[in-house]
Amino acid sequence: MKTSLNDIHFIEIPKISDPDGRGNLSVIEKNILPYKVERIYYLYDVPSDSTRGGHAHIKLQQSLIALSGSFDVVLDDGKKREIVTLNKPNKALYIAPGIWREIENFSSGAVCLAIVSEVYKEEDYIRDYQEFLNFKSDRQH
Ligand code: T46
Repeated sequence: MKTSLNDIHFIEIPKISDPDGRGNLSVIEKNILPYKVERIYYLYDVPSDSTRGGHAHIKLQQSLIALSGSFDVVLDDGKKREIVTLNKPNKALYIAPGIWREIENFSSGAVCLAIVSEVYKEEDYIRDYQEFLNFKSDRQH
């Protein structure tokens, strides 16, 4: 399937605010994400001048959530680039396969949760930007 930045969207995660002021609880039920979850991982203690990502996935779909703090996600479909700031624990950013992403500008204490559709496979990564552009120029992706 050919993907573009139009395939990226936010998913609102239900938030239950405690009526007695005990804070919020958010829950991700299994049907809230548009894929079956195979793996969860998270980035934390990332220095503010570091960049994570810098790759695209061939098959993997994922949702990123700023569980704490904030960070920017640079998204690129080979034609267009956009930057999305994540800073709400009840908002997930869905990223389709075939999208280059870089994650940067981490605030102090930021935690980036990734909920993904595949087990870890290095063969699913495109880590070279020129290779990514070649991949996208193939009509299939
Ligand atoms: C993504 C962003 C948001 C594993 O052994 N198992 C795993 O499940 C993962 C995710 C990584 N690793 C190893 C592979 C590398 O030796 O951990 C090391 C760091 O991985 P990477 O350089 O891919 O980390 P990021 O932060 O650049 O990217 C990760 C995910 O790989 C990627 O899917 O979208 O977080």
